[in-house]
Amino acid sequence: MRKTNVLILTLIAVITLVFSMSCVSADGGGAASGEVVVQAEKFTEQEGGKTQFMDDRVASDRCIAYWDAEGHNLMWEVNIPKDGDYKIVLRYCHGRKALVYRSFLVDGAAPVPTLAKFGLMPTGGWGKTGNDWANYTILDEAGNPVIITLTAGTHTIKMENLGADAGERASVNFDGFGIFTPDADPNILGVPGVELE
Ligand SMILES: [Ca+2]
Repeated sequence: MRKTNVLILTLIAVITLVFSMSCVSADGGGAASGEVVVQAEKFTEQEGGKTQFMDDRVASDRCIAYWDAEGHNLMWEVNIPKDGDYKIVLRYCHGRKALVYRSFLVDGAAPVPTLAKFGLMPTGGWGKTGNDWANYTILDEAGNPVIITLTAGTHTIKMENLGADAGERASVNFDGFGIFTPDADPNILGVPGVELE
């Protein structure tokens, strides 16, 4: 019996280890897979406005809304599991009629110029249907994914609201973002909705 018990416990330990290694981590934690998912609603600080947490949208847990005003900035802490190159994927939606602008700063600075200011296209709605959402990989001016190099450990992400075109409010509803290895599937963040180029 003892040998059987040891065998069973060993099997359980191995299964647990394999399962934990195959999971994508949430909330900024690192995982062996190297993919980091951060829930928008788990921001650590905000300035220049106040978001609301929405439970009635098609989102991973909740999303944030009322991220409308230029100068309303949000911060998150993320834990990068290992040194490497990463792309950034945003799960967002908005129903404005023009580009709205954001930055994506790492430890207080834009690691590449595109991340100092980039436009987010309309997705057609505010997230009440799955089709409103886009899993948007931030692209450079040539249309290639922006790739940044990060060291393992904790980093601060700050996204600034930088306004919108055509006199629109710069609103975005935001479910979460991924810091993913270059070949990772952006749809790790959720079921794909709007296709953006
Ligand atoms: Ca979320």
